[in-house]
Amino acid sequence: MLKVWGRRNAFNVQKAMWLVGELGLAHELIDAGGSFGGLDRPDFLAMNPHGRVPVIDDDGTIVWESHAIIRYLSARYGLYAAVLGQRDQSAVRQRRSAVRVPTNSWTNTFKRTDTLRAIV
Ligand SMILES: N[C@@H](CCC(=O)N[C@@H](CS)C(=O)NCC(=O)O)C(=O)O
Repeated sequence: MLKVWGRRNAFNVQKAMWLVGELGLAHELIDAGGSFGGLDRPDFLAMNPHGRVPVIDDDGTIVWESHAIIRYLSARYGLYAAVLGQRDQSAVRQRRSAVRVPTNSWTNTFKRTDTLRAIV
């Protein structure tokens, strides 16, 4: 299951959680940062050497930086969730291997998604 480290009152975490909610992804939110602390723990720093939230672990894929997380989740789950018009994660996951996470700019993520959506 998707794990998200962060605190609900942090705006960078809220960006990631907004998309997690929009995509209907099952997830576990692990309180971290602010009064929860934990960002200087070695196991947390091993995931994000910057010691900041949000961080996600998607079945072993660790991503930090809120915009990188949004790009990752959009590329992996957003396109097919939108195209299929449903929130069946198993169907989304079965197809995610066909989706490459774009390596160029944030803007191109959406250009590419729009193009693919038009094709499909
Ligand atoms: N550029 C990073 C900034 C991350 C960041 O500064 N997160 C803040 C919360 S919004 C943080 O971890 N603050 C320390 C804390 O919560 O203890 C991102 O977009 O994820």
